Amino acid sequence: MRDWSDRVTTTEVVKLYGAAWSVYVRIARLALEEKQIKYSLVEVDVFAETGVPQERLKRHPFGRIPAFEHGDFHVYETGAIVRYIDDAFPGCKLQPTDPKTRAKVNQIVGILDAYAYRTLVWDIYVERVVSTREGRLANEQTIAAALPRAALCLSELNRLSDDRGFLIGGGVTLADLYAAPIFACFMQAPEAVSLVEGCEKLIYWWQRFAIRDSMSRTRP
Ligand SMILES: N[C@@H](CCC(=O)N[C@@H](CS)C(=O)NCC(=O)O)C(=O)O
Repeated sequence: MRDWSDRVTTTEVVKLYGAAWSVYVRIARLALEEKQIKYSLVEVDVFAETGVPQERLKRHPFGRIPAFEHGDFHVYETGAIVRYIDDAFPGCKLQPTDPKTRAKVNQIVGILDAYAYRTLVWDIYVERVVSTREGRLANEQTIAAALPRAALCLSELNRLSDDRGFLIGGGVTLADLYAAPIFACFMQAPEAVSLVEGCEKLIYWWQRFAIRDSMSRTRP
């Protein structure tokens, strides 16, 4: 039987520092929502013209978001935050215990973090959707250069998914939490239509995951 005596409880204050629009902040929020943990989001202006305030650099010396606080415990880097949330709080388990399944989840997280985020969010979504919204011309070269990498990311995610309701396995995992905020941006770009063609597992996964309560509760 699992010994819960080392478990921190939700009676300590949980705070997430970040901005609601941020993909990485949303990943951490999804973990908190899926585990049904009460928390407050402390808004941080990451692109403030006055630069990164000293007090924020204390929480995150690299000036990024999110940063996380649980009582007197502080941690930054989304990977560390979501794994802490999963390990420290009761509720559904976001990391499978079977070594092979866990490796698959971590592989997908690695792909999303290292390759898909930059390509799908910055090179395609920000260039196509955000630039139009802000009245800027899209950088067509950036978008065109990103398409082959985007296709590779999507075909790999599609291939790796075992299609049992979630990206991996029959329950929500870190793989879904990393993928969903990236997809929420990327799927708004017209380029997404042809890029996801043939990625049936991903398409059905997104249709199901996009309507989860955690997704509506964290909508920017
Ligand atoms: N490796 C960091 C990446 C976090 C990150 O890039 N956050 C973006 C927002 S989505 C940010 O802080 N951008 C501000 C900047 O680049 O100055 C993590 O996993 O937490």
